[in-house]
Amino acid sequence: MMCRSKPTSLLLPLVFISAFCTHFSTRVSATPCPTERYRFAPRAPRAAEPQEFLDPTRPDFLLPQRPPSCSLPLLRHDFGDTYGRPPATAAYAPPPGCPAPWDRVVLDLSVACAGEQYDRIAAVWLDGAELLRTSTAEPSESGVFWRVRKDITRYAALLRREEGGVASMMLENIVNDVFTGVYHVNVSLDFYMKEEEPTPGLESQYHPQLMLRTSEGASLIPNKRILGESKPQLAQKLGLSSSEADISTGAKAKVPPLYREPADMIIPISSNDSQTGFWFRIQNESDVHFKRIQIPKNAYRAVLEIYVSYHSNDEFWYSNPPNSYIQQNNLTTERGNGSFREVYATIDGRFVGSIVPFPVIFTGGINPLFWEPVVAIGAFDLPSYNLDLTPFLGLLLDGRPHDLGIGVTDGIAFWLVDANLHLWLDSQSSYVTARLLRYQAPKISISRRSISHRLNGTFTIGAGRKSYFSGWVNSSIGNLTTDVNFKLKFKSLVGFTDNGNRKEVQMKAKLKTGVQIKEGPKAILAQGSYKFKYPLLIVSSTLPAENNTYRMTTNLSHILSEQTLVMLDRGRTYNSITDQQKADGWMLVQDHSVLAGSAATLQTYQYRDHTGFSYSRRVTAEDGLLLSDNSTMSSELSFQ
Ligand SMILES: *[C@@H]1O[C@H](CO)[C@@H](O)[C@H](O)[C@H]1NC(C)=O
Ligand SMILES: *[C@@H]1O[C@H](CO)[C@@H](O)[C@H](O)[C@H]1NC(C)=O
Ligand SMILES: *[C@@H]1O[C@H](CO)[C@@H](O)[C@H](O)[C@H]1NC(C)=O
Ligand SMILES: *[C@@H]1O[C@H](CO)[C@@H](O)[C@H](O)[C@H]1NC(C)=O
Ligand SMILES: *[C@@H]1O[C@H](CO)[C@@H](O)[C@H](O)[C@H]1NC(C)=O
Ligand SMILES: *[C@@H]1O[C@H](CO)[C@@H](O)[C@H](O)[C@H]1NC(C)=O
Ligand SMILES: *[C@@H]1O[C@H](CO)[C@@H](O)[C@H](O)[C@H]1NC(C)=O
Ligand SMILES: *[C@@H]1O[C@H](CO)[C@@H](O)[C@H](O)[C@H]1NC(C)=O
Ligand SMILES: *[C@@H]1O[C@H](CO)[C@@H](O)[C@H](O)[C@H]1NC(C)=O
Ligand SMILES: *[C@@H]1O[C@H](CO)[C@@H](O)[C@H](O)[C@H]1NC(C)=O
Ligand SMILES: CC(=O)N[C@H]1CO[C@H](CO)[C@@H](O)[C@@H]1O
Repeated sequence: MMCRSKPTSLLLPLVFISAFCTHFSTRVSATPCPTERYRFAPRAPRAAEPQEFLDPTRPDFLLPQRPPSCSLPLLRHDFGDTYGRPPATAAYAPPPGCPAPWDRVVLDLSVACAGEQYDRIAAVWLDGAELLRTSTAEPSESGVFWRVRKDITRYAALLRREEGGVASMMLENIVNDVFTGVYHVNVSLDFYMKEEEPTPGLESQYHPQLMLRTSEGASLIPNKRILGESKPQLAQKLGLSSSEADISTGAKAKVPPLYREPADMIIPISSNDSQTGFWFRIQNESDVHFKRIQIPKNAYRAVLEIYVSYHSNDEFWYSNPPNSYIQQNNLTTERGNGSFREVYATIDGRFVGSIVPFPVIFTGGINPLFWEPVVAIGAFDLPSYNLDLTPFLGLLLDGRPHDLGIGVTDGIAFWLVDANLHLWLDSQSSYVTARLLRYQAPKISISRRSISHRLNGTFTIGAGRKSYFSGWVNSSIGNLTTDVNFKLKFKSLVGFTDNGNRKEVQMKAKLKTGVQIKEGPKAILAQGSYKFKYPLLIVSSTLPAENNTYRMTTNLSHILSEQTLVMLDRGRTYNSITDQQKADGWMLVQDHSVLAGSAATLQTYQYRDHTGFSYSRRVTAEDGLLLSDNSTMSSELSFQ
């Protein structure tokens, strides 16, 4: 058994300086490194026709179904040999025919590629603020194509600026004799004006909370449409009298209507070196990146939205063994540092929040046959994570510059991370006053256990964190106190048996954020609870085969579960999403190329909300073909 680290000239891109596990047939076994990425060899079984890939992570109905009021082509680029080159750019100006304010704005990305290629990471920015983090499918000779539509209404502050801006997209790719796939990309923006008469019928069109998807919503964004004036009948169903329903329209609201709108200003917390993309490249745990910012004196609410992806030795961080295992066995892989990572933010060096990222698996990961043509959860639209920083406005509002920092606990090379600071400004006053009242951020508790004998080993990690922040902001809206409670629970097991030939990865992360907005010390005006759970299970066995190849059999199951509960006086909105994928199959691998194999993937998607509306979708794929795609909706009114 051998794992070699061998950055080859072929795979120069940073995205690819990965540990190579070559197998030496003279040794007993062919254990590949912890977890690997692969590509299809030319002789791999692939579809004969151009094939559409999909990421059925969110139901289409969450996006507007009507035609856009204006559609603006933003950027068109062929990403060929782009490694080490600056991002593609294009000028942006708001569409003349569709002036702000917009009801919704949707980013529409389409990509086509044919040939041989690894998966690649990509992002789209507007003036250094990230709008989308995405990755690519691995092409075939006959070609692959896909489309990503993402609601970007929350970036309206950037999109509506009269002076426009610069859009950019980075996708580092390598094209040579072996890797021939060029990614052809179109990005356009669809603008939807507010409709005088909301389209009757499908309730499902009115789930803006999902539009501000819960992983984008660890902040209090009450569901205006469900409770709003356009749906008085729903307000009644919810047991709200019409005057109570008014709380949601803002007319008599104690909670400011502004809380429901996209931010007034967005400050990118990103690299100022546009030549290498706007993301920070984090190489290790001490490589914390900063952006010096100064915020307007009348900001009354702040939410930091973090984008993150992990690459090279940390692409499969959740499956990395501890360094001791690697050293004791003289392995040359650099995929170590254990299986826990946390991305955290600081203000002037002080911890202000953290997340454990959802493990997005790129299309070449684990077994690429699993992700054809249904990609892994979030691979085309990686989730972003929100930290409510409103309690910290007391620190930021002194008119001086402050350093916002981002780092990765236990991280190894490399992570691509940046953030957007969403700020809401008081339109009635040129300044507000604020103060941090309570700050409780004890260190994360981590326990690690290792038992190993040669290549057999069991490594467990348990981690927990609780933090509590509270601060008031006095603005023309009132003197409101925001409490943010955060809890993290993390468990992981990475196990090797059969002399390292069988590997098991079990991970479970639970993140819970509670936000309360109070007037005075007691009167709660609104509260929200946002829960995320992501369990992951991977079991794989490896057997050496002829001609320096190995055969790997893998079972995988992963889930992204999100629950949001928002209470506004007596109004209550709730929704939950459970997105699950199960896959199993085998592949024959030589070096990093998949020569043959067979795999099946089942995806189930479930959505429920407080109105009794539910939606489920079930997609099955086998050996690269979509076998079925069924969805059902029901809108029975039931209150548990
Ligand atoms: C991009 O847009 C052009 C012009 O409409 C079209 O010809 C091309 O096929 C599009 N490419 C993709 C990948 O959608
Ligand atoms: C980017 O920021 C760093 C640190 O804040 C600074 O040293 C550097 O000069 C800046 N580079 C550009 C191109 O503005
Ligand atoms: C961490 O990464 C930074 C940036 O690449 C580098 O300067 C530093 O030496 C690294 N530190 C360690 C401990 O590897
Ligand atoms: C690792 O290498 C050291 C020094 O070469 C050697 O003493 C040791 O036996 C090796 N361990 C294993 C498990 O091969
Ligand atoms: C709170 O803010 C309001 C509106 O800006 C202002 O009129 C009032 O004086 C402030 N209260 C205090 C105690 O500063
Ligand atoms: C490793 O575990 C396997 C069973 O999974 C056992 O057969 C083998 O002897 C163990 N190897 C060592 C070196 O302990
Ligand atoms: C705002 O409320 C907090 C607690 O309720 C209080 O301590 C603070 O003095 C108030 N601020 C202003 C400006 O009134
Ligand atoms: C995968 O699951 C199947 C059936 O659930 C089981 O027979 C097989 O042993 C599993 N494979 C691995 C590598 O655990
Ligand atoms: C192994 O390689 C030899 C020589 O290239 C070839 O004849 C043989 O068919 C190969 N075996 C398999 C199973 O591919
Ligand atoms: C599910 O979808 C497949 C095709 O995608 C169709 O043939 C089948 O009838 C559907 N099954 C149900 C229960 O709707
Ligand atoms: C938990 C762990 O193994 N942490 C290590 C990660 O890597 C750095 C070096 O980059 C070590 O200093 C840590 O001890």
